[in-house]
Amino acid sequence: MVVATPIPLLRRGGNKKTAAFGVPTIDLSVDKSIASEMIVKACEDYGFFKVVSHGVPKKVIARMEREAADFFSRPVSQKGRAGPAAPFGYGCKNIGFNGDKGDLEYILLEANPVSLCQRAKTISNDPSTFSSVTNDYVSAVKKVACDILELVAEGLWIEDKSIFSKLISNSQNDSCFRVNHYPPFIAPNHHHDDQELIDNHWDPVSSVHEEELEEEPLHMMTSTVGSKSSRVGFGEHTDPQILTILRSNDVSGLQISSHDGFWIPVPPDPNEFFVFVGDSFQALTNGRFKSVRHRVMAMNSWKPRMSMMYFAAPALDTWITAPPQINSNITNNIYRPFKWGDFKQIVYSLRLADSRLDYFKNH
Ligand code: GA4
Repeated sequence: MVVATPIPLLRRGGNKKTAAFGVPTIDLSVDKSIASEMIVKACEDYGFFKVVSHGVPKKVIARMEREAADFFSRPVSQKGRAGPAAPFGYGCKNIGFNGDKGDLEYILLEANPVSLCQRAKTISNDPSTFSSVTNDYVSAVKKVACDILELVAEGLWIEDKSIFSKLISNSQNDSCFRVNHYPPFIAPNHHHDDQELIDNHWDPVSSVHEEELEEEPLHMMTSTVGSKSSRVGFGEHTDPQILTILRSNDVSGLQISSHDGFWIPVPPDPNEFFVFVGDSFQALTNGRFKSVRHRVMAMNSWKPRMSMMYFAAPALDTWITAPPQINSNITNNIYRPFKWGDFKQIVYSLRLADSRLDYFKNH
């Protein structure tokens, strides 16, 4: 079934955020011509959608979740051996190299099996299990990404259905995989009910609070709506790659920005995947698709939020520019062609919230 998308609502100034947003949802098992049309529309309207009937076995997801939860439950001293993230490895609070901070810890991994195998040695006491579980998960979500990219080609009436998918199935692809772990957060004046305590039981023994020695900067306390406050888990940004495939546990916090600048909370759905259009896809479609700005706010929860993202990227020497099937007249190119590797360098020289594609605009 394809669910239509009502207008997102997030009332400004009201004392309640309204989450009445039907996330565009695409069933990957329906007729290709229907799914492809829906995907193209969602990529244009939001740069964001949810996929169901994706074919990834529950077991593959559950095993990955267990390995990751196991890692984050370790003492700080052990986790620290896999860090600091540069950019790969274990990171805590620091994001990138230019001073961005968030209320989370994470692991960032190269998605290719060879690097993963090496990296696993710093992460797990049983590296071969960790890398095989991670490889299984990554291969499964990569297949989802390729299926989506083929449907996009179909929806755009491009004859070569693999025009986008081949960029990420290339053996030299630069895709990566990240697991984010957000500590539980209870706003100072939040009155929880007993059911919430039962639903969101959290074991403080394995908490990341152990290591929260430093004072949190004031700028991390934001967004006071009525009497509720929340903290920035991962600050607003767009993803630089082509496509991102996200799966989270049942703890909320993800918000996407609509094109007209409203923050829309996305209810978590542990059984399905959320898909984000990245900057490179925006460039590949000459701006027809827009990369979606998103962030994670720590919401009232006794349970940590855990999300895993597969960032589908091409090889470093791949040129990113709209193919003639999308833009037949290169003088209409919004962006100068760039190599993914060069773009990545710019990405890492800027801040999280920056709009990097602006640097590649033709005037
Ligand atoms: C955002 C998307 C991915 O998580 C990521 C991030 C990367 C990092 O954490 O190392 C960046 C961020 C992300 C964009 C701007 C730069 C680079 C941190 C940062 C401040 C792995 C990616 O590719 O870009």
